[in-house]
Amino acid sequence: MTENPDKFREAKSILEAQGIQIRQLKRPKVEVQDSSLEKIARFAVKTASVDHTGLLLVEDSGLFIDVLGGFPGPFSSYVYKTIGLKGILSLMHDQRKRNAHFQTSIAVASTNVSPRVFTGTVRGSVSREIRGTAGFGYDPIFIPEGFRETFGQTKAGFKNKTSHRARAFLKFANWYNRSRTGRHRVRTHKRALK
Ligand code: ITT
Repeated sequence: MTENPDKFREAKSILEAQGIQIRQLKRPKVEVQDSSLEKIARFAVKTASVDHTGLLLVEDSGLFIDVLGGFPGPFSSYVYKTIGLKGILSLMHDQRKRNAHFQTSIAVASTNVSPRVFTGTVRGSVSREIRGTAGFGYDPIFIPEGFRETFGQTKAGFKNKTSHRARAFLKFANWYNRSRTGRHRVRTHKRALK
């Protein structure tokens, strides 16, 4: 369930490697305001799955910067569209402590599967400048722990092995592949409500 083609592309690639196919389902998504990505995703999937027999999947992600008290967190989408990467960097221009993490929470449900959430995080830090053109969103300012380059500078494939999204979707894939007895297809919604 996403309108973000980059998120969908990454999710598709991660899940295909696990033998799971997904596709977008174009239906409105209802989003509550909450500080927890898990709660936001769970609420959206619960609402959407009321009349849907196939397994639905909703993903919500965000960048949480320690020194900013977790901001932008659940507001990552709005902040990206408004102040953008430059705005985040100027908020942090005098900060030496630049620790941050990305989080992805995936909620799945259907009329006969009660909502279940899988979360993945990756720790790292915010770079001092925008670096790289790979990836999307906050990737050009996020340096994963143990590396020097931002996700925006890394080669294709690197992010999908180490990212918050990869971790969350692998948890989902393990559950799905273990519990799959029927051959239900996993569908994602295309968000129509923001
Ligand atoms: P949907 O809600 O329709 O899924 P969105 O882009 O708003 O699309 P999110 O709320 O999950 O999706 O994402 C919040 C923001 O974080 C948004 O600006 C994304 O571009 C960014 N973002 C999400 N995942 C990211 C990732 O893996 N790397 C960098 N930025 C990411």
